[in-house]
Amino acid sequence: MPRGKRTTRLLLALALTTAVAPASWAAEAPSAGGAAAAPAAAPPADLTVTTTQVASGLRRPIAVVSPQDGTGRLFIAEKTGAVRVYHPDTGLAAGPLLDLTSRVNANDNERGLLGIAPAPDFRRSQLLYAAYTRASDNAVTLARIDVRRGTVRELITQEHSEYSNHNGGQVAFGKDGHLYWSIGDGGGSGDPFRTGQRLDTLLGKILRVDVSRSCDGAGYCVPEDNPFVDTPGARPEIWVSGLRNAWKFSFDEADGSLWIGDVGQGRTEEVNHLTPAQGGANLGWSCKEALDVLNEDQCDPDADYTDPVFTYPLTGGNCAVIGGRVYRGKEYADLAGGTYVVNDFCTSRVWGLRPDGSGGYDSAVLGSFPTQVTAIGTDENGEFYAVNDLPGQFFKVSFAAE
Ligand SMILES: [Ca+2]
Repeated sequence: MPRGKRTTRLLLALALTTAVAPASWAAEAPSAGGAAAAPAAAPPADLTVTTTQVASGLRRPIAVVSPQDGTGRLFIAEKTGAVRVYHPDTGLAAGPLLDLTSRVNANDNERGLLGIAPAPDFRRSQLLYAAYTRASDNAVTLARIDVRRGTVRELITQEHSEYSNHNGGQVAFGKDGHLYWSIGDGGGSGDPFRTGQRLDTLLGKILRVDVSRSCDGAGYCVPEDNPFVDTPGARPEIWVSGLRNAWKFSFDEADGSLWIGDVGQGRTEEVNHLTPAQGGANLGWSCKEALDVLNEDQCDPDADYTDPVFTYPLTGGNCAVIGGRVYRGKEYADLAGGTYVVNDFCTSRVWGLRPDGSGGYDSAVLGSFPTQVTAIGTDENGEFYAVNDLPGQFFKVSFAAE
């Protein structure tokens, strides 16, 4: 298949962005105090990133996670519905760990299996949480899967049938033991349902739920300290609002802070960084796209918008931010420790960000990834891996200092 054709299709659907406004690349000052900087030997400006292919033949992979079960395995989720297993000693296993293909609609580019998160006690429980587009009605769905028994229980669904884009789909456990899930704004362009600023819908949000317990037969509970539990009309599962399409977010293992890559519309890609105390933050969409007002009608003069800590423009071929992770592994601790690594899907440019300890962030281009990287994941030791959409390769990520 012509590579250009694939690229165009993905540009249109996964990114849904068009480069229209020239602007200079810039790191932005934070609007809220970031986490304390961790000591690291190399400033981001001196750091470079490289990749080594370790497997291939994946079908549109979109997530890499470690079950943290002492086996050294990595789970790789494919958008088409399978969860594959990789081990550094034996490579990619032929058969999948799980096959959700029949439950998932993956026919549109942003629909399908979108995220997986092994339970913190996976070694014992063999429970895995997954976000996907439900085949029957295209609702975005959070489900608990018992890998041992092969059973699936749907916990939360959100209607998402009108547009196929902006499904979000990241699922991850925080240091607080709760499960977080991102859902896009409902799709289309310009937030047509005006969901980003509404608290009565799960669209355009990151949710936080306690899946270790069950309340009212729901299969999960809302943590009592969620920010909107006492707000009339608000969905109590909401943790942060004002998101367009948080394709990837992650937690820094060191301080529990939340890093979010929110895909921009026509002008700017953004990264947000929130401390665990910033539940309830409003990240602006669709009043704002990154630092700029997009739609005055969506702006509330009394609202307190939390600005991104890093932005880059949709120029020069950039199309969609792929939120990454903070490096906390051992192999490159003296080089990359404490560095948040993030890439653009189309240009494959990789940036490193690090809190500077005084409320700002140091940032620099670290190099380039292979084409179309959709996710960065870590193994049991915190070492970085990455997958790309097409052609479906799997890479170990390395760092060096210039
Ligand atoms: Ca924003």
